[in-house]
Amino acid sequence: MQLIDGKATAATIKKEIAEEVERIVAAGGKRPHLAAVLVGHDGGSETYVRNKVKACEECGFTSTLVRYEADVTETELLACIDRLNRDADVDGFIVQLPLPPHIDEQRIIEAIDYRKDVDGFHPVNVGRMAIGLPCYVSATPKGIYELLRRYAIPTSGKKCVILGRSNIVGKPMAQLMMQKSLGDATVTVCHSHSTTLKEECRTADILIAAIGRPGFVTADMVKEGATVIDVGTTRVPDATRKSGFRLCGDVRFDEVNPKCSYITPVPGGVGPMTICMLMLNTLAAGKKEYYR
Ligand code: L34
Repeated sequence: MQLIDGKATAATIKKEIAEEVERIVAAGGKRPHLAAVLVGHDGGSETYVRNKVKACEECGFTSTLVRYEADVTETELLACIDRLNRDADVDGFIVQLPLPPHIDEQRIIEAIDYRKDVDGFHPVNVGRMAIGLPCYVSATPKGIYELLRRYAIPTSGKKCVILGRSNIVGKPMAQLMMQKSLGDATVTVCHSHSTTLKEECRTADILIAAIGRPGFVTADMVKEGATVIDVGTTRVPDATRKSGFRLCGDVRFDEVNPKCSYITPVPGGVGPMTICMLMLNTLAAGKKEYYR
C-alpha cells in the first residue's frame, strides 16, 4: 500500500506553474489573475478559499477575494458576476459553493462567462468535456486524474467504480475515466439508490469515493490490490483537537490501507490537488489557451 501524496504532488506542480508565470512575465506577458467570490462564513469554504488565495501567491498569480455576507441577494451576486465577466484584468473566477439556500446555484453558475469559468462548472465546459473538446475541467476530477497519471497507475481497460454522482465530482470523474485517450476505463457510477453498491465496489481496480459520508468504505468493499481514492473531507467533532473537529474521509483508511496497492490520505490527498488544478486552469485562462 503506497500512499499517494497529494500535498507533495501539488507542491511540485505549483512550482512548475510559478516558473512558467515568471517566464511569461519576463517576456512581457500578463500575470494570471484569479478572483474568488465567498458568500457567508462556512468553516470549510473559509479554509478552502484561504488555501486558494495562498496558492495564487505561491504560483505568482494576482488574486482578488470578493466577500459577501450570507444574506446577500441573488441580484447583488449576479451584478458581481457581471462585473467580473467584464473586468479585462480578471482571467478567471470562481464562486465558492455551497451558496445559501435562498440563492439559485445553477443560475449563478450559468451567469459566469464560460471563458472565465476556471471551475469548469458552466454547461458549456461540462458539455465540451463530455465530448472531449478543449475546456476547463473541474478541479477535483482533474486532480485525481493527474494523481493517477503521476503515480503511473494504469487506467486503460481497468474497472473504475465511482461512488457519488455530484455535478462537481462524480459525474465529471466518470467522464474523464471513460474518455478515449484519457482514462479509457470501464466505469460504473454508484449512488444512494444503487442496490448492488458493495458488489460493484469489490470488482473495482480503481475505487473513487465521493459521497461525503465519513468511513463509508470498509475493508470488505475493497478488492485486494485496488487503488482507492478518497474525496471525502467531512468535519467531524473532536474534542481532543484545538479546532474542535477533525477531517474525515469516506474511506476507513486504517482497515482499507493494508488491502490496496495505492491509497490517498485525508487530509493531504485529493484536497491539495483540487486547489492545484484550479491554479492550472487559471494559468490556461491567463494564456487564453481554450478560448479567446
Ligand atoms: N466553486 N466550490 C467551487 N469550486 C470548488 O473547487 C469547490 N471545492 C469543493 C467545495 N466547493 C467548491 C473545493 O474547493 C471542495 N473543495 C476543496 C478544496 C480544498 C480542500 C478540500 C476541498 C483542501 O484543501 N483540503 C485539505 C484540508 C483542508 C482543511 O484543513 O480543512 C486536504 O488536505 O484535504
